[in-house]
This record gives sequence, structure tokens and C-alpha cells, in this order.
Amino acid sequence: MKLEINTEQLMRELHALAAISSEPAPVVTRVVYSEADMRARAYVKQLFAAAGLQVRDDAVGNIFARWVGQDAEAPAVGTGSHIDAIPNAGMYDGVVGVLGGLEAVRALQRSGVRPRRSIELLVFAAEEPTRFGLGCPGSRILAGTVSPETARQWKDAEGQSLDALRRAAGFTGEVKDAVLPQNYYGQFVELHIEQGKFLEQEKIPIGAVTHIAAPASAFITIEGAGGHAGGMLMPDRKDALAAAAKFILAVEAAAKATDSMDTVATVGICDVFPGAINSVPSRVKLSLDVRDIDPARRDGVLHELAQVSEAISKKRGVKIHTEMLNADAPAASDGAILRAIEAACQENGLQCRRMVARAYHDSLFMARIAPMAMIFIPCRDGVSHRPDEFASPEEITRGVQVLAHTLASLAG
Ligand code: HGY
Ligand code: MN
Ligand code: MN
Repeated sequence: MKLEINTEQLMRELHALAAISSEPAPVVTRVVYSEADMRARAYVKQLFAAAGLQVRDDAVGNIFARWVGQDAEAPAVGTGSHIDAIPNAGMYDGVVGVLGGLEAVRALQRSGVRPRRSIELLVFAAEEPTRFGLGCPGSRILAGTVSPETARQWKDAEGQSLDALRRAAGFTGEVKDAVLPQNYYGQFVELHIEQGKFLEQEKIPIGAVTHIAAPASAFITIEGAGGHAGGMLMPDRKDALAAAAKFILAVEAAAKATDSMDTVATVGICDVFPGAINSVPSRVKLSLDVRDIDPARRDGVLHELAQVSEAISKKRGVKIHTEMLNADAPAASDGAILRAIEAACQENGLQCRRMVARAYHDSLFMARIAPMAMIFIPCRDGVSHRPDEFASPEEITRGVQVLAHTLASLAG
């Protein structure tokens, strides 16, 4: 089945969406429930409606756009990704899976096929941890991996709850009704840029993702004693930033010390109080992000860092408090979907390699309620979460081609 992908239209839509941002181009920033996010949602929803899809929002802002199949009652085949973007991001992360998913559906519609099962395009409420410190709030909720009560109380840096923010954004209804029943989807497939260098280095156009690394994240607060940068003698100091520096280097060392390249750890946030040039820092708030496809190895790093905190606290007389945000299990893709992706590559004469997803994705949580797999396309130099993030129209088109064929074979 040869499918015509309308690359021009898809690229026009990608660039139009990229222009909807709370930062001037070429930066893309779209934090969930922000004004830019709401404009982006309106933009994609009118595209879905124009494609004749049945569109609905759930109580937290997950968007569902359904192409009803011949057997409307059968579990749908799901695809999709996210349109939220962290501060100072690029225009492809997540969006390729949403607008690419739409173009895959339109290509199937144009080819005249009518799938036996419905194909549903999903835009997750948010994939990025920017707002609540926790990634994938939307898919966590719809996959039922968190109690609706807990989710409603997730707070942002200003102390606004998810419940208040979602209502202010116009999402009504009960959060508990956003939880999907177990057999809602028969399968879920997500198209995404790799956000790594493997495919580009190997000159391979398509990745079939076998595992999604499991993230664990935390906030670490280090409380010391402030004082005058001139008057406070060194032996009298409990410098919270100097203690944080020791901890940050220990994070890097602990990730490097495991026997695997699959272990990664990052301190991405370092808020210093009072942050004055002539004042000894009294408090520092750090973020911690540790990932691995092997949860035991990842938890070993967390355990080691807990011991490091103890030692720093004793030696330097500072208090260190760790607030774990999440420690999720990794996800393994479904063999049958991987084979469908590989068959689609074969049909299109495209080389395909099985690989690991080192960034997490909403598919990590979709795996809790349906067989899941992901399709990766290369991105230049593996760059992502930066305005110079780039995937070429050809690479995106190949990804959409494979996704469309995979959806068609899964939806019968
Ligand atoms: O952090 C991640 O892995 C994802 O891009 N939010
Ligand atoms: Mn991202
Ligand atoms: Mn993403």
C-alpha cells in the first residue's frame, strides 16, 4: 500500500505551531495551561476537526481525536504525543508525534482505507515536568497510575494546584473520570524524535524502541547558615552552596561509576538563597533526575546519593532534605507492535534498528494500559530541548510513512 505523505502541508503546520510560543522565535516555550499552550491546543484541534476526527478534551486537558473505524466499539489503536515545550525548547519534540500522527491518519484517509478499528490521535495534557516538577502528568492520570486526589493537588512553583489550573483553563469535569478503562486502546504507538545521536551516527532512518528508561526525580533542599561574605570566617561557615557543589559532583560520579552507559543523572536546577554577591548562601534547592533502563541500577544510584547526603550533612553541619517526586518503572515495548513497525519499514525499503529510549515519554505510562511501542527518527547531533533542535522534512516524512503503515496494520 503506497501512502502519499503531504510533506508540504505537514511542514507548514509544524512551523505554524512553532510560532505559537511564549518566547519569540526560534525559541519554543509552551508550558501546560499557559496562554501559549491554550492557543496551541486551539490550533491543533481545528486541524483535527478539519480532518473529520471526533475531538474531545478530558478533565485535565488530554485531547482525543478519533477516526471512527468500521467496528466503532472495538478497542481503538492509539497514537500521539505532546505539544507542551520546556523553556527555551525547539519545535520538534512531541510535535512530530502529534502533527505527524495527524498526517498519518490523513494519508490513510486519502488512500481510501477504512480501518476495522478506530484510530485515535492523543495529545497528552503535558509531557514535560516544567509545571509540576513531575513529567507526564496527563498520561499518568489517564493511565490510572496516580490517584485522582493526589493528582488534583500537584502544585506548581507558585503553589497553584493542578485542579485550580485546569479549571481556569476551562477543563471541567472530574479528574477521576479521566482515567481510561483497561481495554480502551488495543495498542498505542508514539512517533518521536530520538533526542540522542544513535540513529544519526549509524545513518539509520528509523528506530523501533524496545524499552523506555525509567526516570526518578527529586528536589533536594540544603539548609546551611548565611552570613556576611566579609565578616564570616571560613571555620564558622555552613555554606549551603559549597555543600551543594559537593553533592552535584557526587551525582555525576555516581552515574559514571555504574557498569552501564544506560545510567544517567542530572542536576538541572540550582536555586541559591539569598543569591547576593556578598552573602554566604544559607539555602540551596537542587533538582535531581536519575534514569536507567534497569530500575535496580538506578535505585542503587539513589541509595548511594542518600549516603553522600548524610556524609556532607555531618561534615559541613548543613541539613539536607530530599523530596522524591517519582521513581517510575521502565517500560518494555510489545513484540507484535515492534514487528509491525519493522514490517512497515520493510514495505517502505527503510532500514530499522531496535533501540532504547533514554528520554522518557508518555508511552511509558500508556504501557500500563495497553501494548505499546515507539518509532524514532533521527534529530541533528542528537540535540533536543534547545531552539536548534532539528529533524529534516525527509526524516519526518519517513517516520510518518512508517507510522501510517503500522497503524493500518494494527487497526486491520
Ligand atoms: O525529560 C524527558 O525525558 C522528557 O523529554 N520530558
Ligand atoms: Mn521533552
Ligand atoms: Mn517529548
